Amino acid sequence: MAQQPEVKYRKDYAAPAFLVDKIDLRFEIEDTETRVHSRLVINRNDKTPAASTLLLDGSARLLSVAVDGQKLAEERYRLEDGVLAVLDVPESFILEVETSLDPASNTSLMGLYASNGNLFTQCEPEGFRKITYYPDRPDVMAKFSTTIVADKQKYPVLLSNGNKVGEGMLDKKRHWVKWVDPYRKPAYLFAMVAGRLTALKDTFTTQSGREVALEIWTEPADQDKVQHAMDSVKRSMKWDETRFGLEYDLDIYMIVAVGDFNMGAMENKGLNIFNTKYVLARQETATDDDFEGIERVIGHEYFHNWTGNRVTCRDWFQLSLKEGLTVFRDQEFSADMTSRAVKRISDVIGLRASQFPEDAGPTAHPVRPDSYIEMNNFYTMTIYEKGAEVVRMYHTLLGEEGFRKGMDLYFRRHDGQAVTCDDFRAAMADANGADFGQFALWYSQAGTPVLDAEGRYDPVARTFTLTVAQSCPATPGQENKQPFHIPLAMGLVGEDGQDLPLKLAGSDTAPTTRVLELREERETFVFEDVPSRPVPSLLRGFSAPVRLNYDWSDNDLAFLMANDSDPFSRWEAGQTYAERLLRAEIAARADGRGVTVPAAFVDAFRAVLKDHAADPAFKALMLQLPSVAEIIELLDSADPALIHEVRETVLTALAAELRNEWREAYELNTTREYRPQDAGKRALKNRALSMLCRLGDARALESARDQFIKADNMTDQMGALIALRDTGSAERDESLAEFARRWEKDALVMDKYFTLVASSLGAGTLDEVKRAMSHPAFSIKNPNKARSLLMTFGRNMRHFHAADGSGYRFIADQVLALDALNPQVASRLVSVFNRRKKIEPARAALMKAELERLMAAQLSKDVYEIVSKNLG
Ligand code: B3K
Ligand code: ZN
Repeated sequence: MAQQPEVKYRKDYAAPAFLVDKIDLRFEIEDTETRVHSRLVINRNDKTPAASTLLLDGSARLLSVAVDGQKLAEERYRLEDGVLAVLDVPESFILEVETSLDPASNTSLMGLYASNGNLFTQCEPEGFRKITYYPDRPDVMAKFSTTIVADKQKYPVLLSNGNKVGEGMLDKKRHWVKWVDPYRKPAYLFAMVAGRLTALKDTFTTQSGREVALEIWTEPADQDKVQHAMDSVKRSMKWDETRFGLEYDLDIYMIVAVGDFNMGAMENKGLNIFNTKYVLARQETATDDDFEGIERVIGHEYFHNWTGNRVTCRDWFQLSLKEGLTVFRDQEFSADMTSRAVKRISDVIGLRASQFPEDAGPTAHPVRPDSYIEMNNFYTMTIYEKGAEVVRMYHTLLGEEGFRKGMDLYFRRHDGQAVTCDDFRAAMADANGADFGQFALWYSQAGTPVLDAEGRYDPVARTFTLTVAQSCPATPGQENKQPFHIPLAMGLVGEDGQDLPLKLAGSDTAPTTRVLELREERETFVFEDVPSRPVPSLLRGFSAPVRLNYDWSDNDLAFLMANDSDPFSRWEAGQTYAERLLRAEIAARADGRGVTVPAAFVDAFRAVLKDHAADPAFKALMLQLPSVAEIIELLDSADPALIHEVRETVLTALAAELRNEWREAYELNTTREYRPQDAGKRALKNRALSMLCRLGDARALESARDQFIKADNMTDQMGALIALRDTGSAERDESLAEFARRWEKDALVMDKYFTLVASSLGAGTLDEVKRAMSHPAFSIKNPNKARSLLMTFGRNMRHFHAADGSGYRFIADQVLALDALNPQVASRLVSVFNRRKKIEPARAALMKAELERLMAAQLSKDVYEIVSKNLG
């Protein structure tokens, strides 16, 4: 890296000197280039000091600039480092800019780019400047119109934001379409699409009786896979009306699916652009998880129409204002559509597996960051998932009604504005007369707080005393933290397994779950009239994004697993029990002792398996052990191979000891025909199949092979392949090869194939991954492929952390290759090195050497920021 890239600071925010009232865009699509003409109505912002130089962001090839119809001579403007300075401009004027783009060669997939012959845009956060010169910041909100001109044969469909107001033929071959978006918006929400696409069309009638046209556009061959997406749109629209009173505001809502896309989807006003992964599904090609993912992401993007588009962010440091809130909304939507308990547990698994490590590593940042080099690096688990937990805490503290009052006030105050996280917090506080002063620390302090709780039962006084101390580890740039305002939901479970009424000294209510509000470093709560020693159930529903320590006995944990009325806490008790066993076994193995799995532990899992009344999806989660990545977080100087080996041994012991129960679960949960609502049964059945296959017996392998051959749905096909994946059997190789042959033409299913290859635990995995890179269906330019094969390998704790450093070397090579094409994807990939300091010294040194090799190369800002923080 020749030059240190510039760091942007939140404290430097200044309001824009000029505002754009209106922008009219005209795209002329030709074979060799796309010309963009933009016409801006600009006024000086009278709330800022007078300025006569207009600064615009841009990196496209500039053809001309004109002010009030006069083409500017070269001395009237300067173009330097992505900023166009137009000198001596009046207070109000018309600016015209012409640029030329080459979408076919744009591999970054930001701005205007080509995918399979069609054209798409991605502008958030700073892609609009790759299209034209503009104040590319979210607090400049303008009215947009877009005219697109193109060859009618090649690009029969031309789409943009808002409503279509006109179309026609320009000459014999070229046609035009004009779109007008009546709502002001920042440039990051601009979108346009041109191509040969077909739509599934439907309508939705809003609560106030307006009919909205719904269109889902895909390549023609994919139209048989969009019904689920359409149903999800309608469910999302209905849910937002019912739960938040929010109605859609345009006459048409469009979704377009594209195979080359950097992330999941994008909420452009009225014209959402989606990764095909989150649109296309039918039973034969998509798993139950895919179906759920589609509903969730469609919900998420749709919900952004209010939380993101109608009320947007003042600057990118406020990103969690829209993302944390919208993730909270999509989580609630999914919880209402499926199972609340299962949804909550799955979300916490994701948070702990990915956000906790981020919050403890070199790129840790607050929910509202203070600085960044490349904004694209800040679309993180912290902004999204921890941000959603922060929103959830308002909800926990205020209750559903109070939260809704806060939301209503937020929209009443800020509709049509670009605002900050403080504005949201103020709305929540003001609508409820609540004090969220200390709560602000959740936005400014990084790191996962730790709660150390202690309980004492006094049989004479019949009291239970709970003492909770909170702390938060240091994170980059933040040595000392102040105590957070933490909602701690808890209960006390009596001897009979029932919740006890919680009578706090000085309070006259006695609910069975209480939300204790922690504000100090150390606090004590005394519960009265407790008849016998209770088992405390703490952090019910995961009421705050913290780590909690409490000295439960193994018996207490087994008891909570069986009895806790809060399903999250039942699951959590099992995780704590397993984590404790794994840690003890890892320590024992490190001392040269063997691994033993106590009978009581096996019995606790047996009880789960035998509980035929429980929801199978919940059981499948209960029967899952913490991942290697999660265990690494709990240790210092972790040896991934050792952790992996111990975890495998415990799993195999659970498989062997409970062989009959797993077999029974497999059979009881096998259904005769496929019904979408049996997803939970399929999850449990396939977990059972995996457990049986790990024992390597012929009957199990045969069941898996048989399931693979006969499956009429992708969940079962994948279930069989996952069960076979690490068996080293002939059935494994045969089935995997057949799978790749059968689906070679289906890009999304081939992503699953690449994932299977890269997540394999068998000895030859790295070679298999390298071979897969030359499979005709693989292309490193396609983000879904890079993620399925390379990112999955980077998360393969066995092979990425191979003791000889081969995994590190391979990933570093791929980071370099990707960085030249698509920095955003490269920077995600290089982040797999971020937990280096948790790893034992020999491997850590190999990781460091690869990072230093990268650092010496020519890097994008994206990758530079991650690598330099890692090494810093
Ligand atoms: N807002 C977009 C994310 C844009 C990411 C840019 N690197 C999708 C979403 O969160 O809904
Ligand atoms: Zn979002």
